[in-house]
Amino acid sequence: MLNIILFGPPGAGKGTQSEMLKKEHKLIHLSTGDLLRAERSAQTDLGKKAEFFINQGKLVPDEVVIGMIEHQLEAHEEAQGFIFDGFPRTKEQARALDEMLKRHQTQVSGMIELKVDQIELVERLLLRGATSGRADDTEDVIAKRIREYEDKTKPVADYYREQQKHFAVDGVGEVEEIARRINQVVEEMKR
Ligand code: B4P
Repeated sequence: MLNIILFGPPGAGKGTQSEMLKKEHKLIHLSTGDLLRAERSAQTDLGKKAEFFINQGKLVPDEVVIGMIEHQLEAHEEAQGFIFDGFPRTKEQARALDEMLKRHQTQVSGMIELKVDQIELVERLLLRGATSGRADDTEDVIAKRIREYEDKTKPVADYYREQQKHFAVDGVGEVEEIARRINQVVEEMKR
């Protein structure tokens, strides 16, 4: 199985690139951001709880997102592999993912980190906020999300570096060009 983690700060293009990657390699795309927003739209208890954290630019508690991913893995027993988009975002989530995949007789193939500088991230998210209506794409919430990323999420890259599973890709440029860079890394991972 090919199990890829797409990693990077808010607005790095994880969602955008996941769309390209899933078609190319026939993978199941699991975005914790999308799953949480779907729960919120359906006004489930989980969704209401998540909304509180998302609107403040904070990470949703580990047990909530870990449970969601576990459920998705069980729902896709036939999958040839997964793209984990926006998960894991803490070391606790990374450890839980390793354990879950082990139970399914598989493992993480590699983490691809999209590198984008902070000025570009803020520009992208403000641009999206102007049309998406996403409550977390406003200037002060974006700043909080980036801080949360620096404090809690960035260290997750070390977890995969230690396992020699970390790959960095320049995330600035045309979407198609970045997709080509990612594909080169995926081919390397498959070897
Ligand atoms: P996410 O939905 O994961 O949000 P994101 O980080 O903003 O998205 P991404 O990097 O995918 O950016 P995108 O492609 O959309 O998370 C939202 C919130 O949910 C989090 O803040 C947190 O509260 C919660 N959450 C999610 N997962 C969690 C977890 N595991 N644990 C705890 N909490 C969790 O791109 C952004 C914009 O840039 C788009 O408008 C896009 O068109 C543009 N763009 C993309 N590529 C570009 C390029 N090459 N050039 C120019 N623009 C580009």
